[in-house]
Amino acid sequence: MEPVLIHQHDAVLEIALNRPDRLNALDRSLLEALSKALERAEGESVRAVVLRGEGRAFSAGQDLREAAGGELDYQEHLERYNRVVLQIRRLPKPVVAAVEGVAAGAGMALALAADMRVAGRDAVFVTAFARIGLVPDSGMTFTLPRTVGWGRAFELLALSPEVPAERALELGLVNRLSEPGHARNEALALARELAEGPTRTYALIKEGLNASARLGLEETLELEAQLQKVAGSSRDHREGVAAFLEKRRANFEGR
Ligand code: LHQ
Repeated sequence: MEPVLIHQHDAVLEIALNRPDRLNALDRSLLEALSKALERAEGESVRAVVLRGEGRAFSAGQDLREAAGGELDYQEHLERYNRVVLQIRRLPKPVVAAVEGVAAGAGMALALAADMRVAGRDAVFVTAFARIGLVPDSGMTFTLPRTVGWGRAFELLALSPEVPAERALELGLVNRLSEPGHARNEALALARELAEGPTRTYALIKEGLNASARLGLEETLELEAQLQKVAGSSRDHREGVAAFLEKRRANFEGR
């Protein structure tokens, strides 16, 4: 069985973690396949990505059977996680995670690495790391406090409660809720909408947001001016302004 399934729907690439009998627990081969799938997402025909899990869970995090033998070198193994987290964050197009069921540990971290999250109303988020005596990894130390603030991040990491979807929405962990079982379709619809947007501008938005984590105000203002110069010379900018003046919907080509 392929550890990751890929479907392309026009300009939307759908990537599905595919170990449903293990709640899409992440092991070496799945992470390697996910990295390859994300490389494919770099292709020009793709303008948005949906990341989801097959079966009843998004992902239960690291495969604890793989970890249990004591032979897994965590530092070395984390290079696989780090690669996919960076691939998602650096991908110059939007990534939407569709979360059904559980997103735990590194599985939750993957969902947080995405640009937006749609969750089924019965989804549950659990940081899980401290439950087994581990610190957060796969970027969660970075993404979680930026998503929910320090105090809430500490609470979620230290006490590791099961956060139901409605609460996740209140906390800003997810952007939208869907009826149970419909997160995939909602995420695909959202990704289709994003795929019709000014893709190059979205890449620049991601670049600016990524940089904002390490820049002060002066440097941010400078970077914004640079990014705006690039966006301002794009075809999609010309098309957006023309569409406004002609009172019609813009037809963005992503260039
Ligand atoms: C699993 C797993 C799983 C293997 C369910 N592994 N089989 C750590 C180390 C190294 C480097 C990288 O980063 C990390 C970070 C992490 O991700 S740490 C966090 C790891 N994840 C967890 O601690 C969660 C463990 N799983 C659970 O607590 C439960 O399975 C949850 C709450 C997710 C779901 O519970 P249930 O709905 O009751 O399902 P279940 O427990 O019956 O699971 C179904 C099957 O999936 C079962 O297999 P079986 O053969 O008994 O039917 C589980 O063993 C398997 N499974 N999670 N992480």
